[in-house]
Amino acid sequence: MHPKIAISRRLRSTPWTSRLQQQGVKGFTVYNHMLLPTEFESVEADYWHLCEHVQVWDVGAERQVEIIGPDASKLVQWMTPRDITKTVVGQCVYLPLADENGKLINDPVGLKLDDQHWWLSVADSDVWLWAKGLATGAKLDVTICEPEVWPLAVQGPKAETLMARVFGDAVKDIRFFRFAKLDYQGHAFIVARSGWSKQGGFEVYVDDATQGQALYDDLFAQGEDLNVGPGCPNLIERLESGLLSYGNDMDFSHSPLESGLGGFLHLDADLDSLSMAALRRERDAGPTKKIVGLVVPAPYGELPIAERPFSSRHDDDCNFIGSQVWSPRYKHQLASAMISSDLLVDDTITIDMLDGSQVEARITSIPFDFAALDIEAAD
Ligand code: THG
Repeated sequence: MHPKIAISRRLRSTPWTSRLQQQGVKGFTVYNHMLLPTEFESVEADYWHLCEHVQVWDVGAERQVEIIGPDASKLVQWMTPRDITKTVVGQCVYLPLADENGKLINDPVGLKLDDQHWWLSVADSDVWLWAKGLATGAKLDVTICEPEVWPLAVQGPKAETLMARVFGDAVKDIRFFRFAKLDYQGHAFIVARSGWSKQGGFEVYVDDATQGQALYDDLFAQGEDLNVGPGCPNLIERLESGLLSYGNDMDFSHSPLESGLGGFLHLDADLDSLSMAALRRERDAGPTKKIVGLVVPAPYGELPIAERPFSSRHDDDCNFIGSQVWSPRYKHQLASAMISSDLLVDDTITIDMLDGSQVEARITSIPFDFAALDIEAAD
């Protein structure tokens, strides 16, 4: 018997949880105290389907932290070392959030809904508590809540065709990381061109459970000939694509610089941001750790790597292996790892395997550059 995960008020379901069960969901994880599906047919079958067709994902666990008021932008800027002064209404922006020590609090997608109205679509940590604490302490003029909004993602190469059938051709005009309010059966939904895959697609921010259920059913009805299927963020696809998962690849003990997110920051700008001083110091001294990709070729690749397995040439070279998966396309085991900055790309590092053996993993960049690695796709 499989162990059961008990669904309660603390471990929240979404408007689509019962539908997922009817559709044969095989696994859930817990994300923001909510159910997030991880697997339908199998992670590998789901992967090929996502890369070839279109999937509808219940990502209701990506909660919104709503910040409204005259000081809304001030608070968002205080939380992120990325410059948001030029972000316009209708824009999505990837926002590493960092604390006064320059450590990551979360890495949400921010949506600027209006000049005094933001949503932070958060990864798995309680950002609304952090935001309320900051706002209360600094006596900012904002109200903060977690509204009843559940993102629904439509991802895959046929996503635009399906979305155009359901929402009309207006979806085609939405640029990457922009959103528009589109009508569906008399209800205006926020629709963004975004999502946690590199296969292309959209996210609908569903703010009405009943309408969201009708929308879900309609996406499946209208997508039948497109081979639409239920899906979820896919471990293989997102690791191949270099999309980082807060809590897995990096967490509150790492800075955005160590996490490879430096390119999103504006450390030389004159911004009133909590983490600015600490991050400038870290940049000037040079971060001691860095996130990298690891590749292990077959025949060792398909062996499971132990959970916290790192043994390397120097004991303190490595912090941990974050995510890992066998890539059926590139025929290598892929992993993310947080390692000492002293190690170089193309060095190798020794990894302990679950069975007690050891393998040499090649250190590389993340996102992976398979062409530079001379690893060919087997598709
Ligand atoms: N969509 C929404 N909310 C989310 C996620 C999402 N919340 C949790 C989690 N995902 C947040 N983390 C990320 C990480 C990466 C991206 C989005 C959310 C992403 N990155 C692109 C990239 O790296 O190429 C684009 C970044 C950019 O150009 O600004 O899409 O997926 N609603």
